Amino acid sequence: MNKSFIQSSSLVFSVAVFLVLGISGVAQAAVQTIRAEVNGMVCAFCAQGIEKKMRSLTQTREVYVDLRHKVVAVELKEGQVLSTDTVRDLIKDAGYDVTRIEIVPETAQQIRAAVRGRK
Ligand SMILES: [Cu+2]
Repeated sequence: MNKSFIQSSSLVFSVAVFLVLGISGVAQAAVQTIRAEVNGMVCAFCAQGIEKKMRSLTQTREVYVDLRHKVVAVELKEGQVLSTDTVRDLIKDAGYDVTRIEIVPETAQQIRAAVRGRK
């Protein structure tokens, strides 16, 4: 191997690393989901009611509600903004108690998979 080959291959490697990091960075930034833990959902109608309410928001792309694990996940459309306070108030107004709420860089599907894996 001559010197210029080593230099050019390390350059190719650097560019590849840059592209991979860059692409995954963009993909992560694009996904925003408001994940809430909610007390007071006791039956399928409670869960359905919250799901319907969250789906009716224009910012919403996908919703996942898990009755057993008390999780509500509201995935936002790309570029849309929705505050945790707004979601908290909507859930509270419907008669439920939000014990924790945060914005996470996961899709509703990923949260669903994680919650179901928990048992
Ligand atoms: Cu109910």
